[in-house]
Amino acid sequence: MSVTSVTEKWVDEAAALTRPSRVVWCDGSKIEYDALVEEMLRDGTLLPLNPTTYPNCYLHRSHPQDVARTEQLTFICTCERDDAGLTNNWMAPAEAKARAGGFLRGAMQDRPMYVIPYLMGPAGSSMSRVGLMVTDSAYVVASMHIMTRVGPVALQHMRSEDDLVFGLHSLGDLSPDRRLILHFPEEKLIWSVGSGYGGNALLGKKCHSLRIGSWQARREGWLAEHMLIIGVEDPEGRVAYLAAAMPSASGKTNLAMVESRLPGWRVWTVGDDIAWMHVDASGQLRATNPERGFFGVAPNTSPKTNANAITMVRSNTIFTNVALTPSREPWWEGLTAEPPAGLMDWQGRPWQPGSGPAAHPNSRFTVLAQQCPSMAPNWEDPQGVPISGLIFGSRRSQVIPLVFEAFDWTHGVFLGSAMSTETTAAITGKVGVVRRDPMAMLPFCGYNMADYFAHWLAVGRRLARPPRIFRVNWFRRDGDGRFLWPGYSENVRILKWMVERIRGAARAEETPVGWIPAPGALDTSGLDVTPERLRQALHCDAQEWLAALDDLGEFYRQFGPRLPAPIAQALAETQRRFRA
Ligand code: SAT
Ligand code: MN
Repeated sequence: MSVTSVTEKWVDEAAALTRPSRVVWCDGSKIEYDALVEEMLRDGTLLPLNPTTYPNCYLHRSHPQDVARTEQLTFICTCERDDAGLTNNWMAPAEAKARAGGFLRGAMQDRPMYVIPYLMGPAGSSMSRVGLMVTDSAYVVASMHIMTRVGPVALQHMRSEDDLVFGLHSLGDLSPDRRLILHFPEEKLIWSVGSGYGGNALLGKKCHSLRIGSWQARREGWLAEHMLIIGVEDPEGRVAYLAAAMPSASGKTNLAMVESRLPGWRVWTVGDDIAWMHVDASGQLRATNPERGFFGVAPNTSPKTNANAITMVRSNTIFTNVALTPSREPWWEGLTAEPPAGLMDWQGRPWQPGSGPAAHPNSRFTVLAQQCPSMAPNWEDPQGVPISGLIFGSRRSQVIPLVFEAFDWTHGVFLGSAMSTETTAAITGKVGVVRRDPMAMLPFCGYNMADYFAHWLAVGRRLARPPRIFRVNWFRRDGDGRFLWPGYSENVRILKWMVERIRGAARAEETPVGWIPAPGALDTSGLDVTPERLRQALHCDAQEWLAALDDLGEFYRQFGPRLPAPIAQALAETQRRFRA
């Protein structure tokens, strides 16, 4: 079958199930985007923002019960349960289709079905992949325009007739009771019904680039990771590229756009959420960003925490679930020290101080990457950028030091697999609960997590110069609950130490969990942190760690014999070092 007949047949089947009023093929053009915006302004899906201060910016309010990813409704649907593994929700493919089919049948009545061919990754890159998504949400189409490369460019990048990921999305009735986000990696297929927000609905992002992507990456020998990508430039103009995995709403966007506090140092943005990494012919790990834009958390974004983001969202941006000022500007907690008077909250109700957050904690901006002032000039290089360091970061008030470096690749994979984090508003459920989140991929790994660890180890064996692996935790607190490290722009000091470690220059001290910066090795010039607090931030406590490692052993036990031996050995070795 030719490309067009494969896609047309699939689109026909989707239409037969959902019964849209008409089928609209998207071309990704500006005319199309503008027409979608017009239509959404007419029907109230979008509200116009101040055209003088925020030109071409709009506000969307999602359904109040549809404000974050719903992990409990997200499933990996493989024939064998073991292929999804115990860290994923699993449903048999036939059952999944029967259940979601019930919600999808006739779901698009009275609504058009948009067909979106999209490319994930830079044009001209052998790493890029194609998707074909249908949706009945104009907001999703407009968001896909920003987050992916929509139109003929997509189909031009198909490597074979059936080399694409299909995604069927419908708003359904937006009820969580009739919501399912289903992945069928064996069929390269996604079904999502009942949600119009974020990763549940913009199928190119988590569903394709991470869940299906990680499955394909394992088959094909590459890595699909929940990682930002940055270039760190030193005063001599040399750039070292790093990729960093951190859980949702834990500072990836801020780190990706960080403005350096250190003279001569500069950080370039390549991506803020997803890295596709492959080993090139010379054994070098290279990364591309599959996305074309940012879907970033608004609250706490300010000129102080992320000046580049503040600049980039001043035009051509779709805001979702932020508050609205009387002069029709977007507002969220942290944007200004004091909330302006006369705010409307994220649901459009008059807001009073003390009545909870005005912007939803998971409110977001959607904006083209090219609007970011720190975008690296080579961010769309089809070859990707050469990665010389990897970072695993999580949100932990206790135990985990500010920064340390793994002894080698295997040890680094162990440190990534051992990650746990405090939950955020990016997912529904309780915030601040510590949970396991290996490599920040718990919600996004499309297959058995034990096989994922094994895959990381296997990729390492193919690397001529394996990147150094670092573990960071910006969120450690003192006994009074105050952060020990200022974070944000000051994190460039940590990046500098990493780059110097990569180049063999920075000093470090050995601990049972890895190398920590030696006293004086972190550049603290002009920094308002006492040596004692820095020592606390870097401290590695044997009792705390031994308890944490017991807990990790519990977590590993669920994988049984599938857990790679080097990971189990790294755990035992760490326990032995602490006891020695
Ligand atoms: O809603 S998204 O899944 O895209 C955001 C996130 O959780 O990282
Ligand atoms: Mn993310």
